[in-house]
Amino acid sequence: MTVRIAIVGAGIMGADHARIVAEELPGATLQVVCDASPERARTVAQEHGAGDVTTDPVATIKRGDVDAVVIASPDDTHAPLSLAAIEAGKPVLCEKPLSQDANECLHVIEAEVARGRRFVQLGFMRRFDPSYRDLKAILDDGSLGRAIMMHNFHRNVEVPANFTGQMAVTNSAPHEFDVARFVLSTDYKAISVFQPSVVDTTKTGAPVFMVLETDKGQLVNIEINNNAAYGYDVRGELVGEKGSVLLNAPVYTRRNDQLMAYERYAPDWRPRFAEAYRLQDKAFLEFVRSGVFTTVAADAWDGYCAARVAEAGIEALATGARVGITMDARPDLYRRPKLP
Ligand code: ISE
Repeated sequence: MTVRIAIVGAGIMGADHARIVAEELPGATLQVVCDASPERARTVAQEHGAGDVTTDPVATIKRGDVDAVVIASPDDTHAPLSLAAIEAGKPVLCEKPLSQDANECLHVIEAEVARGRRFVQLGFMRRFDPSYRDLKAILDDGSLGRAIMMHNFHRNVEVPANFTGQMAVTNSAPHEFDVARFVLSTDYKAISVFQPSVVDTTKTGAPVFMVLETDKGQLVNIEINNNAAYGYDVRGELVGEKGSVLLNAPVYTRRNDQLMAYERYAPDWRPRFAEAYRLQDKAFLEFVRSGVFTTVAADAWDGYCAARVAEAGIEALATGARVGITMDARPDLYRRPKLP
């Protein structure tokens, strides 16, 4: 039986999920595309062969001919629409962040706990990226000794058009908050945040540099530079006691001419993480079909943890102080292994 999927939000990521569902997920049907703009919904629906278009997200989630939902609408709609999906009893793949407000994440968690199962798979797709997975596997096999530090660099060509305020901390950095926590199997105890005073730091998109201390005593540094100009570039290095592992991006060619050698950068994150998105969406389909939550996937608890770290990061940036990070008690539902 095919799984009928609704895409809510037909912007850059909604369109990409629509393409993946239509072209790369045998067993899934792109049932309906919903967007506040009917033209945008129609364009994506026509391009990927969706059966219908709508503009009301909650009504779309409730439809009898929709089995599961992908939420790719603006950040402040993620938690309310996830709650609507939980209420409708439908699994949901929600783009990150779950919310920019950790308390709102707790509402989603309470709703899942009340129903005794997970519904929300959160779109921290880097957990599925082969380079991060390899890095984690190398760390977990013990040959590097204990992890000491993880360096992370996250650069966009230019600040995305929808960014305001400190979305470098609340929208971009949650990828690193989550993936470093996932790779190192730890939580954080404190964050410090810096900005280079050589640039105008009042402008959205000014670089941000963070240092996180983990519960295990490791250091994780994160550079977010959303105006890097030259290309989309995500780098990382895990430093262990006996060696280090660098992330490689999928680059298929290197060009040589005029006494130079060079590689092409993607203009945005989609080519760099294409395989991660595909594997993530495939895992979501499996979750919908089997009811078993994929072990590597992020859930609402992981979304809460990232939001808490982002909140502490905003405070650290505003005050210039090192800010301690504390978490609520993790409900039993979110202890691994991840059953529904
Ligand atoms: C953007 O907001 C995203 O969500 C992408 O996943 C990320 O890679 C990009 O750098 C962000 O700006």
